[in-house]
Amino acid sequence: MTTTADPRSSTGTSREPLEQVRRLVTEVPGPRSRALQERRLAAVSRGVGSTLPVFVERGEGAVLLDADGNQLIDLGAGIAVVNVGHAQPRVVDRVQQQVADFTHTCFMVTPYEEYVAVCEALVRLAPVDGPAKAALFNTGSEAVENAVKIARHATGRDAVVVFDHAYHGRTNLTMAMTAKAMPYKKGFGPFAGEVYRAPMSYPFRDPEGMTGEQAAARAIAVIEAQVGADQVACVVIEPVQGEGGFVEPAPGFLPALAAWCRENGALFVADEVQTGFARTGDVFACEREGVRPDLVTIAKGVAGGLPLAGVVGRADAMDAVHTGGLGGTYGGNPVACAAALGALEAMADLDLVGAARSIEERMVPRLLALKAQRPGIGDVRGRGAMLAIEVVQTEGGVATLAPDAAGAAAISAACHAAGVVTLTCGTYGNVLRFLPPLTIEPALLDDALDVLETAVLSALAG
Ligand code: PLZ
Repeated sequence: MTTTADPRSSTGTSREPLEQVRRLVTEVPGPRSRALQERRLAAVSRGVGSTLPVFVERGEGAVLLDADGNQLIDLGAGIAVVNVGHAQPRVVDRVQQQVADFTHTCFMVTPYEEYVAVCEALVRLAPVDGPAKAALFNTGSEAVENAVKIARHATGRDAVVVFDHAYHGRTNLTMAMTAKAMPYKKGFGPFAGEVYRAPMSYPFRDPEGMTGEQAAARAIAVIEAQVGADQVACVVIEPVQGEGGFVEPAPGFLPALAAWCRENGALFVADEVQTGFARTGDVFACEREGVRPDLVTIAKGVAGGLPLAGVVGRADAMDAVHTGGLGGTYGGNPVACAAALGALEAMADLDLVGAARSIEERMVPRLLALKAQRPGIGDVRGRGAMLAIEVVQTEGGVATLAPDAAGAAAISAACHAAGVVTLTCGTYGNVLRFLPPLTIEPALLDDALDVLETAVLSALAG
């Protein structure tokens, strides 16, 4: 319980490592966080929100140290970003070295090896058939935008197909691709055209017994009738949906869609921004069913907390764009690339794929035990270290499909007050999601689960 995240100093200074324990010394948020929140409200746009107004001073492993000296357990990992743990020494060392060497030249002006090395690693890892190539950007939204640009060039077609509950970003094109109006789209239109939405496979809410193949047939019928098979440039899908509620499609859904794309000359684009880099217990979530996308979008977990994103895919599609057609000032920034090389090394050295599977084995039985005690937990789902519970209203002690966003919020608030960072998500806001750093120690995870259990038992009726 009192071990530390990593024996190596991750900072280049002599300060003590952050003990991997939860420890509250004030209420949460404490007085210093509250004072910072006052300053923030005066200077920062109201348009940017925060899940919990606790100001962080330091992070290591799966622990965040706040401005009041509280140590919180991080079950969010900055929304599935620090898969390798906060202040991962391999990331910190490479970043410090790179900052001292050079911070920017712009790859479009004078290139550097780190960008190439990251693309080589992505090409090696991506579950793509045949030769692959990659290009780097800054954010997940940008990666998705560029995947669409590439797909349009490669196919000579316009239409983009996305799904119910999808989340692909906040830029104009990706807002059109994202499903949920509040908070992502409301009042921000008009949105980009040629984006069409098909029904998702959502086992908890679909008719009982609907297979993945049947759900795919339902989606394909909509695409063929409302878009036309020969108009589709790409079908873009999160293999396990993130912001939309950690919706894991029924087995067979993704392979059937990928096969339809192949037969109809459309590109199958896996948005692995949230699911990538060992999060789901595979390097990429598509691998679980052997799906071979044409393009994969990546971001978040690739660089251990620095902003880096990319598209990796079939070389013929990636090369369909004219030279100069893809880019951006900071895309593949050398410091972010150095971080990625450290994070990818950590993913392999620390067997984070195995670690994600161990987290699933440790968490799922406890979540199922809670479900058995509280019918308001309608569903336990997800894979690896991307797990969720969907909170619903009950009728006579039996779960219904009516979302209970207030219940999910109450559980989350109780976790926050006890020093555990939890996030909610879902089209109906009623899903609690768990995304710990994959390096979280078992004892720390158990402590977080104890807190969650207390929160669920008090927030939901038996
Ligand atoms: N695609 C699948 O999960 C980002 C967004 C949080 P950016 N998800 C977290 C918020 O409220 O803004 C995401 C994702 C998937 C694309 C994106 C977009 O990635 O790096 O936030 O642009």
